[in-house]
Amino acid sequence: MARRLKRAFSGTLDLSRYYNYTEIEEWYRSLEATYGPSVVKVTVAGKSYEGRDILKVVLCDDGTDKPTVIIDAGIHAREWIAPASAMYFVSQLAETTNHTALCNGLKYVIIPSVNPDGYTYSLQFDRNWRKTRKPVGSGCIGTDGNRNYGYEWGGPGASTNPCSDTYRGEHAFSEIESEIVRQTLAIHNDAKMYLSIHSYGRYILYPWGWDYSTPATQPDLHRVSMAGYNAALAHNGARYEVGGAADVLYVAAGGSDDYAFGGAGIPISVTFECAGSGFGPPATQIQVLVEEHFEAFKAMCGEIIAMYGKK
Ligand code: 0X9
Ligand code: ZN
Repeated sequence: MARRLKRAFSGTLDLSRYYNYTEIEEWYRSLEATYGPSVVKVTVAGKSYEGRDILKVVLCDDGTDKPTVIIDAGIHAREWIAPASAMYFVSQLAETTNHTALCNGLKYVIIPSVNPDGYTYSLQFDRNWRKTRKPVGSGCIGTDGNRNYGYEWGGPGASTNPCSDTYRGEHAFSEIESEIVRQTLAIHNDAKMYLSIHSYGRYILYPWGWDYSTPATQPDLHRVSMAGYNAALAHNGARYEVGGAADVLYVAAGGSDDYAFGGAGIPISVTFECAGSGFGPPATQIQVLVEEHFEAFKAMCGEIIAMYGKK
């Protein structure tokens, strides 16, 4: 008798390779066509510098009153596993019946690829490309999307050099891609959690990133993050490092996480740095990695339901 491989059902998502941006768009739109807008609704949040549609995907919005979680992926072009992890999350909730509590308990607003120009450039020309693609001066191209947000913009860890990989941009939200995230946070101003997916290194980070100080609500941030930590540990023994972004990683001002927390007032804000051995984990590892990330995301969302869901 043939031995069957036991693998998580991942619906229509091909986890054996990285999708290009057109495929990512088509995949999300196909989900809406298959499952309907009360499960997956796709709209265009705005256009990137090079004119690509930046999608906004609303997941599990059945019209009932539920807390909102905002998720983004792909602020940094080369972090390919981030958009893949967002897709796996959506696939698990939309295409399987394994996580009904997550879908019943929360509504999700997802920007599945914040920087499609950079992502495309990274896929096609320069694996290590990080920034956006708008020319910025000194003959250089691109702003670091995660130094461009308007909370303590221009502080430590953000470069004034347009040629640097951590260039902060001309002014806060000078990049249309970060402006679109700002607008999305403004529309969904009652969101309870903001989760920004990056890679790599297995970190679960919370504010502040611009400074070593600790917000008064740090126990809440830490508790939600630890739910993610414990879930990944239970899943496969993976150990994430959890803590304030500046403390754990380095000081860097202008991040989306600090803006979501300090600027938009979202009470829980987390930057999730995926697992993997580098920015380009081989495609053969995608499935194992996204499954690990999913366990952490799921647990953190569960904590949000416990904190803010209907009692
Ligand atoms: O440097 C970053 O933007 C993030 N790390 S990455 O390797 N994905 O580039 C960490 C951001 C942590 N948050 C803040 N510093 N606000
Ligand atoms: Zn990143």
